[in-house]
Parts: sequence; structure tokens; C-alpha cells
Amino acid sequence: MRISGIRLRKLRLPLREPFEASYGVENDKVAVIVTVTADTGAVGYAECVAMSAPLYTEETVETAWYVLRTFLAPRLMGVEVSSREDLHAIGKRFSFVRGHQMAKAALEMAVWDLYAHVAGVPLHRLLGGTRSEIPVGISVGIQPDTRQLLRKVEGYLAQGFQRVKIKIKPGFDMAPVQAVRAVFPDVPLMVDANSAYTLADAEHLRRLDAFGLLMIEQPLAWDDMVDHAALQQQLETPICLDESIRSAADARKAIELGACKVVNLKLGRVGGFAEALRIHDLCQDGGLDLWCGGMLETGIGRLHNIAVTSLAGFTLPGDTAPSDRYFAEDIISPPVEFSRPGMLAVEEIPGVASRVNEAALEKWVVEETRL
Ligand code: OSB
Ligand code: MG
Repeated sequence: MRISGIRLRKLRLPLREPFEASYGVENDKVAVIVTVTADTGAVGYAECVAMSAPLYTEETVETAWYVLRTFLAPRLMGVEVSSREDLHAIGKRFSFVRGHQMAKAALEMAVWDLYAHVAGVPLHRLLGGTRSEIPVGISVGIQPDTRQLLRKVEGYLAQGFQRVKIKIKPGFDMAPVQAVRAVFPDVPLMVDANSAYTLADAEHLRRLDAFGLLMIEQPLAWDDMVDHAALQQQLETPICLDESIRSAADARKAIELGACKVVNLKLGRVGGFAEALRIHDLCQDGGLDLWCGGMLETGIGRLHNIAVTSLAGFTLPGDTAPSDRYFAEDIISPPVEFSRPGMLAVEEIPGVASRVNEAALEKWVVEETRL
């Protein structure tokens, strides 16, 4: 088949509640939904996970839109995709653009989704996944106070979430962790700082070692590995890198440096499925724990996260929660739901097209362009 059409739709969906991290607060989810159409008429979907503001990494919805429209999508038009080799080579067509992984990932993943659909093979099988169900953790945003945090955590644990991640920042770190640990001594617990500290805080961060955390995610700068390696030397708690890993080359360097013991993989942050598979293999070979992060995705991004999480190297619960964690109504139906408390089923659907609720999606479209 040949790629004959590309459509970008920008959506703005209300979040059920604001999500706060050390970088700021989000009230709405803005997403770019990419569809690629083959000359056969088949359609593939993917979601670009860039956020509205450059607070997590430097990409934004607007930079992704511009780069997709101007540089990436034109390179994909007319391209023949008839084998798995063609599929694995899609990302190479975008390597002339420096950076902009989230923009690249959205197009690459839409082609994988299309290929799965046409081949009649579930995406997770195409990727080499082996699990039929995956465990789910929860990422709890920064709360106004510790009492409200405890209430939230209690509610999520009652729903069955298997691991709790607390967002921390200077001034909201030791006290909330201590409070959660005191009430829930055995819960798998971790923290995510989204780059809110520096190496000068090493002494302070060492106090976290007392709480038996699974890991501390991205304590230091978003583009650093060297200081993380120095910090890991001083901490018992394993460091997990999120922002700092944008490619398999980054993962290899982080492993060599000893900058982390755990990797949070986000498909968008690493440029798509093919690069994600390389990082998966590196972590597996290097004995690092690996899990799939989240970007407050709509159901389209969630289904893709679930597909990749079915691979054997994903050793810890991820952040991909049921749709109703963030949305009153998702743009896929049925929405992502627990198969049993704390677990999501890896469903045998070839591509997400059959699950997309176009009427629900169209309700939130604020801008559209076609090639
Ligand atoms: O750092 O993992 C992060 C959300 C947006 C940007 C960055 C992060 C997050 C989350 C939430 O932690 C994950 C989710 O529930 O989708
Ligand atoms: Mg993170």
C-alpha cells in the first residue's frame, strides 16, 4: 500500500480535574490526532503527546503541528509500506529533522497502526508483545496539602491501582512521602520530580532512602545524565530517567554512565515504536527495569501504550490508567477500562481505527489540516 492522505486534527478536551506537577498545572488536554490513509482506503491513527506549553520537554502542540505540517508529513506522502522492513524504516525518513520526537512519533505510530489494520494483526503482536494483561499504576498530581493527597491515594488503591507515583517538588516532598508511607507501609511507592532539583540537593534527596521507594523519577535536569550518574552514586533509591531518554543512543549512554537503574519509556518522547523496541531490548539486555509512562493521553494514545507494554521487558506497572482517570468521555468506545482491578487487557484488535468514536472526537476539534 501507498500513503495517500494525512490529516491532522487538534483537539481540546476538558480534564476531569487539573493535573499539577513541578512544571505547572494543566486544565485541558490538547492533543493532535494524526490519521494516515492508504490508497486502499484503510486508516491508521495516532496521537501526538506534545503538551500545550514547553514545560516537560521543549516540544509543544504548536511546534509539533508546524513540524508535522511543514517537514514530516510531506516526506511520508506517496511512500510505499508493504513489509515489516518498510515499517521499521519509516522513522529514518524523518531523521533529517533534528529533535521533535513527539511530532515524528505521531506519524510513525499512525503508519504502524495502519499496517496492523491492513495486515489484520494486533499491534502488540507486530511489536512482539507476549502479555495478555498488564498491571497499572497511578500518577497522582501535586495536591494542595497532604491530607488531600492521602484521600486521593486511598481512593486509587481502593480502585486497584498497583503502584502509586507521587509528584514532588521542593517544599512538597519529604512530608507527603512520609505521610503516605505512614498510612500505607507496604504499597509500591515512587516519586517523580520532573527535573525540580539539582545535584546540590543530593543531601536532601538522600532522606528519601528511608522510605523504601521503588524509584525516584527524573530528579535532575531534563537534559542531564552526568549529574544523575553522580546522584545515583549517593542514593540507595534507584533513579528512573524519563525526560533525559529520547533515543536508544541516550538509553545506551545512561546505562554506560550508571545514570539510572530504571527507564520510563514514552513512545512520543523517543520518536515512536521502532525506537521504543530498541530501548526495550537495551534495558532487557542490561538488566534495567522498564515501564511505560503516560502523557494524559486520550484513548488512542492509551491503546498504543498498552500494546507496547505487552512486551516482556516491561517489568513494572506503568502510568497508563483507564480513560476515566482523566476524561468524562473518551474519544474511543468502549473507553479503556480495568479488565479486573489494577489490570488492563491487551486486546486483539488490529489497529485502533475500529475503536475510535469519530463523533466524540469531532466534538473537540479546534483546528484541522490535510495533505
Ligand atoms: O513526568 O511522567 C511524567 C504527565 C505529563 C507529562 C509528564 C508526566 C506526566 C505524568 C502523568 O506523570 C502520567 C499519566 O497519567 O498519563
Ligand atoms: Mg515523569
